[in-house]
Amino acid sequence: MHTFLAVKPDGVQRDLIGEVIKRIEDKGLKIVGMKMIWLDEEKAKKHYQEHKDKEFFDELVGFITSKPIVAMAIKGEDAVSVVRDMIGSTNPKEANPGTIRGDYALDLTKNIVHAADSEETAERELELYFEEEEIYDY
Ligand code: FUP
Repeated sequence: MHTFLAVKPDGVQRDLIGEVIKRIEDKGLKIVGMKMIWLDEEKAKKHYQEHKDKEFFDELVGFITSKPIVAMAIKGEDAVSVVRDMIGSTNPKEANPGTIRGDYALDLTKNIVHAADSEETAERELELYFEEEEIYDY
């Protein structure tokens, strides 16, 4: 199974790319696609389309386009739920210690990472960020 994870602008700015990669690899998951990209508004809006009517949408899109992000395709057994457990609750104040958000963040918007929350979302997000040939089978 594949999932999608992104190190958000705050994680990149704080030099936490390596920390996130290390945790994923240590867990036994495999990174099978990865790139740094600077999202434009159109793609950011597509990514967060389910939040388009929320009051925090503009802030969210502004933040995710503010600096580059690192997008990853991750492979492993139950990768979607395993990675979601590893990143912790959306609100870092409530995220358990030992999770990425629990260990590195306090702010609801600047919460270091994004990860797909279902198989359907993972598929959609992998398609949004990667060409088929950019995800390797090895
Ligand atoms: P998650 O899947 O954990 O990233 O969380 P959501 O899809 O529910 O939210 C997407 C992003 O919106 C979160 F990473 C943080 C941000 N957000 C806010 O900025 N304010 C809110 O009230 C809720 C979420």
